[in-house]
Amino acid sequence: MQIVVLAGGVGGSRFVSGVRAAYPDAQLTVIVNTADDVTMHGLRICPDLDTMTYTLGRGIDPERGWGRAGETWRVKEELAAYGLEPTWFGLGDLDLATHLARTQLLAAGLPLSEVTRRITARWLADDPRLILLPMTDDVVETEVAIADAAADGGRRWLHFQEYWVRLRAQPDALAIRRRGIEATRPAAGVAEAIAAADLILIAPSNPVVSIGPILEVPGIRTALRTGNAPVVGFAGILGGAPVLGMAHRLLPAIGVEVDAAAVGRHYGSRAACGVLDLWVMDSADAASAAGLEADGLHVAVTGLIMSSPDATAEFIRLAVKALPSSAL
Ligand code: FO1
Repeated sequence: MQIVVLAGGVGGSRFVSGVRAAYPDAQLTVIVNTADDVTMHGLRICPDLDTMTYTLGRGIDPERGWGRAGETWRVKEELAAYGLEPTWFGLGDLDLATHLARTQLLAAGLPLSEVTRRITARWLADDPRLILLPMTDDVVETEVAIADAAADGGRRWLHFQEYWVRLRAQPDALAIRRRGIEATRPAAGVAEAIAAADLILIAPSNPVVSIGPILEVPGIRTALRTGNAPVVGFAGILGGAPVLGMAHRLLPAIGVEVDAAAVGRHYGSRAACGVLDLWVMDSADAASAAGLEADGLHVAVTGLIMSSPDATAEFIRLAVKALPSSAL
């Protein structure tokens, strides 16, 4: 069986660990968001790719959910001693080696998908049927507008990482834009993986800054809509709050309520120009299932807490069994 997962960082990585536990023998291709990417200190940083790599390669710091276990911060302290910004972004000594390797390989002219293949070769060597692909080989950067009376038009655009990490998503996000997305193409291997898939899963990652950008890469949405594989989406909002992270700070900026059913409607049913064949919500949101079904979106309701890869595997298997006319 060939499975494709669309995913972001921390929640997406936990979800993929569950997919692997549910289908240990499947060919598993993860299409990872790269719209969070940023250049700092001259280094290209791909947070979601790295979080996915370290999590699946068992090198992640489990408390933070990003960066390396057993990390030290000596280079960061030295950079701060030189007065070099940004001091608010935690680049650990071990993690820096990944960014140095990536930046060097990109500078040599390799596309990000090939750079990612080389970086992940080390981490995922014991699972040769697991492939991580960036959504695109082109550069996309997400920016968030916040109110600023001193700025032109009363709003200032910040890089997503500055909004998320330095400001901890505290000021209201007035708008989101993704610089460069219209000119991107799916990375090498992305369209092929979608076309060959037996099953496509949308992780319970942030709908605005993780799944949103993947679906906006020209060609990906159409490939999902016109492909043969069923598409199953999982809600990351449980009982009106994100299970992980701060999606509730960004959904209002795209006019979507912080509610699992609203996110399901936002992705939409494949029969009505959306991407989903099945939307999976937590039991806390069971009351909205009938309304969605009446609107033509198939829904499954189950516990969606990712407490361990096995617990995640269980709800994934349950959801896949609920696919209309599922042979999987
Ligand atoms: N998240 C933080 O909250 N603080 C950090 O200092 C930080 C540094 C960092 C460095 C490398 C990396 O790959 C990820 C890092 N993250 C950090 C996580 C990350 O920036 C965000 O949580 C995601 O981009 C949102 O998906």
